[in-house]
Amino acid sequence: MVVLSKPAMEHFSIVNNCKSSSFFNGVPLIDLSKPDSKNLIVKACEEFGFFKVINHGVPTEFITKLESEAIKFFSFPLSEKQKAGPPDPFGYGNKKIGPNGDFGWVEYILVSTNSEFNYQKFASILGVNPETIRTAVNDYVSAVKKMACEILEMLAEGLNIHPRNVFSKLLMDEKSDSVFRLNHYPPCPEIQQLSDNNLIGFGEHTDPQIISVLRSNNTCGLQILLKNGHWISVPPDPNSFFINVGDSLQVMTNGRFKSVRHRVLANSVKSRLSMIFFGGPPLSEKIAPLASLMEGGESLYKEFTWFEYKKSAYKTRLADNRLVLFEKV
Ligand code: GA4
Repeated sequence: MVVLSKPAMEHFSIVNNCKSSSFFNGVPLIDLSKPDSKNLIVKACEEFGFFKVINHGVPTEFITKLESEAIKFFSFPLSEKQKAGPPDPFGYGNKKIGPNGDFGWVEYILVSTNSEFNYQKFASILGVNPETIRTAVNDYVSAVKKMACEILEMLAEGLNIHPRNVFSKLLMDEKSDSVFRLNHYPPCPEIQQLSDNNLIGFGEHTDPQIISVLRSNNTCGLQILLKNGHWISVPPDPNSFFINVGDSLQVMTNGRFKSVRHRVLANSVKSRLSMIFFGGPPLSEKIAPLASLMEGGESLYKEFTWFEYKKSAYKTRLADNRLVLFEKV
């Protein structure tokens, strides 16, 4: 690990950067318009816990509208943006991630996808009506959630589970505890002097929820950890979505699918903007392996509710394995 000399950089670790020559071209590609995709989705979830989708049906105008509001927001001075913070857990955050001492070269907005969420602070910074922001977020989130549910239904079919909405009904529930995040990774020119190195934008972690849907601009930075222990760089693609298996789906499949460990590296020249929808179940939902996936065997996990898992997750550091506490010994 190399630490940059500037005092402001002292919290940030440096790792190998994302040169296009080191892009991984084996990320599974799923065409949602093809009927045979369900088996490919299952395979991708087993092998990587990660895949890319095309022909997703999310209207481009929802993406561009939200992206332009986000760009406007992040271009305000820090003192203005901070009026929408701190993220406790929702709001504007800068460099500090979560409550337990994690830092990254990132600023972000975290919102609850619940219709009660108050957009007033963001709207007054942008000088617009809160309904403008609510509509931009809701249009995008509804379309992405619909796609996530289609994927979860294809997954259930591919696994031969009935009914096909076993997973998707958790996101469709009006009490679904889902979250939406906008991440902005500003360029960091100081890292240019370190030819082979780069800066951690968002440290390695797995997502606690069922499924995450990520869309980014054309800037590289996302890396996933393969089963063989190698970190690989995912080529950016602003026209596609990337899907992550979350910890809860790992448990519901009794470990057949693994939640994918991922991280984001900052860039010295280009800024990266990503939008992530984290699809979670209602707080009271019991998270346990589906009976049909236990194949006569035992559950690898103790029984817990999403509320209990979330409460415990907020006591962990970003890189921690949050599921170990819930594994049967
Ligand atoms: C990781 C996935 C999502 O970004 C997130 C993150 C959350 C936060 O930023 O507040 C957490 C992290 C995430 C897991 C452990 C805790 C909580 C930061 C952190 C250190 C919104 C989520 O749901 O869990």
